[in-house]
Amino acid sequence: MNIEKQLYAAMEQQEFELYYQPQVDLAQNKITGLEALLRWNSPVLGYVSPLKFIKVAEDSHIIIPLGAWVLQKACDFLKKLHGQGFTELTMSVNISMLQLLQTDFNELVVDTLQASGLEPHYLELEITESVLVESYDYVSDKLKQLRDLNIKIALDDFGTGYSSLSYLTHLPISTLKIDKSFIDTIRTGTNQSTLVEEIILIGKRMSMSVVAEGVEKTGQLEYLQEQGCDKIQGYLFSRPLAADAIVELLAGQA
Ligand code: G
Ligand code: G
Ligand code: MN
Ligand code: NA
Repeated sequence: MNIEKQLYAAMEQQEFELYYQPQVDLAQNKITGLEALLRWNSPVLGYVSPLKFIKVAEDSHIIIPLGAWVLQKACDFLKKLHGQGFTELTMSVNISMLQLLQTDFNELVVDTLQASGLEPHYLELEITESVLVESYDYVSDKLKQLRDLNIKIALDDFGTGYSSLSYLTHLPISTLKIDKSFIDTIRTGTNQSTLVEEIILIGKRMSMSVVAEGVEKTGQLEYLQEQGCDKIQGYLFSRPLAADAIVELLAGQA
């Protein structure tokens, strides 16, 4: 079987699972959000990284049903957490360009929210800059409709694409996620992370929430705190965890 057929089979056999990585609000010093991250544990191939299979899933369009499954699963889990008393948590879900370009994508999101009973403002869709470059007008209209429904949009991997700043000012983006490659340049005691500083300032100026990704070191955390970054996500605080482990972690900080 090629990997494409294996992906279909994997969907049927329910081999996919969602993990969740906490986003920590630095002002409140607590988990305020989760990012859903897809995992494929194949009995044949073992653990397969999304870095490998997302591209295949996109090329074969399996990402459409798979992405719909992710969205539903993530919304259902968040609704369940709200019911357990973690009432203000948000959920961020990665959305492929191909999903966003489906004519019925916004309806799918609305239907999914309705099915889960989740209020729209708790859901954040993470998109990358590439989607903006390729179909700006179409996408920006769709994002505006989503914003009007109170759904949040995050720009993922910010800084790695080629989006000009003018994109940002005209789009209803509520969150900037600074790519890990920039966070990696933070070295305490030196002055080499001016780009991170600039990105945080840009985000603030546009009233966006700024999330630093891939934070692994205390020095990075301290620097981000000093610069007024809003949230961090990274191994320093927690790796992506299975649903059970997330519930335990949340219960521990309550
Ligand atoms: O979790 P991990 O670092 O292994 O993810 C690797 C890549 O796969 C990241 O770029 C992440 O955005 C992407 N990814 C993870 N889960 C999903 C998903 O549900 N949908 C899409 N489109 N991408 C995902
Ligand atoms: O492209 P996206 O930002 O959605 O991908 C996020 C990916 O980064 C997740 O798959 C997650 O596993 C990974 N990740 C999250 N935190 C860290 C970190 O601190 N270090 C490293 N190396 N990877 C991380
Ligand atoms: Mn992401
Ligand atoms: Na990212």
